Amino acid sequence: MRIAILGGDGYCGWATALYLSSKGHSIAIIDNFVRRQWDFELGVQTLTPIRPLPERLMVWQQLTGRSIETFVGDITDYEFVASVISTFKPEAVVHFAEQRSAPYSMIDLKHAVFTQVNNVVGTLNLLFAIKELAPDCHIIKLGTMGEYGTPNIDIEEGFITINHNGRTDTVPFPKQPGSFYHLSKVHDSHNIMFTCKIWGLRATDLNQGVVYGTVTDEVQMDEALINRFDYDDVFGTVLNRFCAQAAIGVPLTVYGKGGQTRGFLDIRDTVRCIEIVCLNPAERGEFRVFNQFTEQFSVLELAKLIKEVSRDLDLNVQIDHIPDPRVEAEAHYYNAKHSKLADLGLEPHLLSETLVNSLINVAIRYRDRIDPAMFSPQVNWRVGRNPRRTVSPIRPELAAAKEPR
Ligand code: NAD
Ligand code: USQ
Repeated sequence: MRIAILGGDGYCGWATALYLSSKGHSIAIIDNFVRRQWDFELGVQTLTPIRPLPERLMVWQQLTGRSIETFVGDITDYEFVASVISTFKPEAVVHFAEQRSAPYSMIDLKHAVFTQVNNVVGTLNLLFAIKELAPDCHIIKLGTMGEYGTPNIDIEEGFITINHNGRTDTVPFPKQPGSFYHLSKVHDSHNIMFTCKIWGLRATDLNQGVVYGTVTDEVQMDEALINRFDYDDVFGTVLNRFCAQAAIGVPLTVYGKGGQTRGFLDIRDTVRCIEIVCLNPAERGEFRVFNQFTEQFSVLELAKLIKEVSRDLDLNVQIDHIPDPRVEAEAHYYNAKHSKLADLGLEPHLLSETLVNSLINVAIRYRDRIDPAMFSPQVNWRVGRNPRRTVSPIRPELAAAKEPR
């Protein structure tokens, strides 16, 4: 298939581009490298030393003989998106190209507006370009489990059937997102569903849980193909942060009680889910929603698991409960359905089997690059960003890097 990967220089997109290329598909990466700029803005860097995209692609080509096309540009620019669609003529577009950090979206007004404009306008441009130029193309959009929030009932896959005053209907599952970022995904979902209905587009919205791990068969082939591993307080996700903390003997930062429960999946399952969805497209006019995660854990369960496995690695792991900088339920019911991708053939990798090799050992290997200043949360949902984080402790020369538009 001809598959365009929007956001292919990012964490999920890079692993997906290589995986689908290795399977023989024709791949194009579309990216404007804004994710790398956010690192400069915040004065942080990925634990793993990622290489520039041209170097990554050259090494991939040398190792496999497969080339990946690139289109460098901003998807909030409609002319750019239209030129990509008309030049590459994709059969499927996988849309990862959004600002994906909840804390980043909560820094202040400017970052909230940037997040929602970047995400909602980018997706609208894609929808209009597909309608005009490639109406049969399957849109595969990365949503998030956080769109649903943490309701006190079971979470269905996208839709719920309700009996109300003697009548019955199947409607989108209620959304209770917990940040301006998560809200942007809800806005996207509504826009995509609407355009499937009015224009007959075909789309799959993947409500993905928190992704972990850096290791896939393809990125393992060469150090130059290594993927991101974010552990800072803004872009670092909870498992990455805990593993980096364990690697240098800093107490694990459980926010509040630690009963916050989320769906999780291995990056190898992300890439396989995308392949499954590409090979099993939605019908014209169909808007599907799949919940894309494999296991659910509370934050405290994760911390205890890391403490347990770290004993065998001679790491001294302590667990701290620090005040939760977010406004979220710290203990709650959570039971989210996730059977549709399994029904299509997904065979999950389990955290218990990958925690050491795919996470803790990677953190240990690069532990000289860990900056402990990245562990204390600087963004608070109630007040925004703590002004202390103004200068990069790692690369001070970049502290003056430009703010996002
Ligand atoms: P990432 O930040 O690593 O990658 C996103 C990529 O998109 C970056 O390379 C960035 O430069 C690019 N991009 C962003 N805005 C762009 C624009 N306007 N034009 C062109 N390129 C642009 O993020 P990720 O972790 O790979 O996440 C990918 C997608 O999956 C996001 O939509 C995210 O919301 C979703 N998701 C991620 C996770 C996770 O745990 N990482 C979980 C659930 C959902
Ligand atoms: N948390 C801690 N300690 C930490 C960091 C986080 O207890 O040091 C807690 C948070 O308060 C939260 C939970 O861990 O309750 C998850 O936080 P996270 O930063 O790992 O993930 P989140 O903000 O939810 O966002 C990530 C991705 C986002 C994606 C989302 C999937 O950054 O792009 O959409 O996971 S989901 O959570 O299902 O919405």
